[in-house]
Amino acid sequence: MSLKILHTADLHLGMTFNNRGYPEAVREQLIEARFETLVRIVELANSEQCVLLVIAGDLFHRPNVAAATITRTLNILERFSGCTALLPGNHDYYDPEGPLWRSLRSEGFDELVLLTAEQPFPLQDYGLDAILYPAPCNKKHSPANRIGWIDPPSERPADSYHIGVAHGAVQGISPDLEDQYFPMTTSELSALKMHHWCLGHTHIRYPDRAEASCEPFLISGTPEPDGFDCRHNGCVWLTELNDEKESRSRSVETGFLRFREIEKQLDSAADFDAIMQELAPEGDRTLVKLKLFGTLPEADYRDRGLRFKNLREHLLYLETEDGELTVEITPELIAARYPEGSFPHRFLTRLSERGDPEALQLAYRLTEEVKR
Ligand SMILES: [Mn+2]
Repeated sequence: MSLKILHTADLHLGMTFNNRGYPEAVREQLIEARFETLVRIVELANSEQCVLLVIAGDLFHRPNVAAATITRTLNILERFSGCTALLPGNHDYYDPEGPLWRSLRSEGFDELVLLTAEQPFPLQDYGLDAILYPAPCNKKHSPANRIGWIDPPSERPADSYHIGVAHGAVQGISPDLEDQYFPMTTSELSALKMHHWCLGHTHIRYPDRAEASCEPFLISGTPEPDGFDCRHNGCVWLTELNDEKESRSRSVETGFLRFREIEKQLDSAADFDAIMQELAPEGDRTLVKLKLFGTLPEADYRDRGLRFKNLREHLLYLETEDGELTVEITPELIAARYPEGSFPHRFLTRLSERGDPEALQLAYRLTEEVKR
């Protein structure tokens, strides 16, 4: 009998996206997209005939997430036809008295296994010859990981699949400069001789490629992009363990929204048009942060707001930073802005003739500021 698993983590349901002044309609879409992604994950697990859905922590963004969020999440997970194993991560850490895990326990359905204790979880009751070994987080930060309780391999039933499920940083792979995210090492994980490890916490998949086999552990990454520091489209692992207990995994893209951060040098109106034409087809599933620098002819510089407005209509969200974009200072511009013979006119004309564009830009900015 082989065992087919869908492995995900770090969906962070209940994130509010209050952090960067998104318009309310965009914010609501960001919140909603994460639930829709969970729906797609469950549909994928069903259509791929997975028997086990492993969520390796941070399904929820915080331990005091709204009651409606918990109910909605359980209603989605319940549509999975197999067994769902949910590990507390460092964001949704286990607090037996807290509202999250109390609600999950009281509202949870029969096929939901809450991996809240440091003990083996045999899945025989669900028809699976598998045993899960969880490392449940019990707080937001910890310099010590939670895999230390796991017994050496000699004491395990020989026929079962032994699968570790942990949440935290892996040394050399996840950024954790202060060792505060339940840090683990590859050798610690390997020494426990699991048939497979499902890890959560790092938002980028590991290994970062489409397929993997017999890796010491896999990190699922977030299935739905959550900000401009996320440069992938969101994914999960589909893992199959064969009769020999060897694993083969395939990464499947699951994300709906995407974030793009772009820096672009503009030297002409054509450059400006090119970047607009490149970005517009991204469409209303894309959020763009666009930083522009360089120099534009006056008319294009002046109309840049109009171009941004047009582009904004094609995207879900556009944030622009153009403080380093400058106007091309020509004799015509100087003549149009300052009376002939005035000090700025003479000064800027002289700098322009001297062929020092940087000094000219600076002088122009200063005189414009004085004018205001
Ligand atoms: Mn985490």
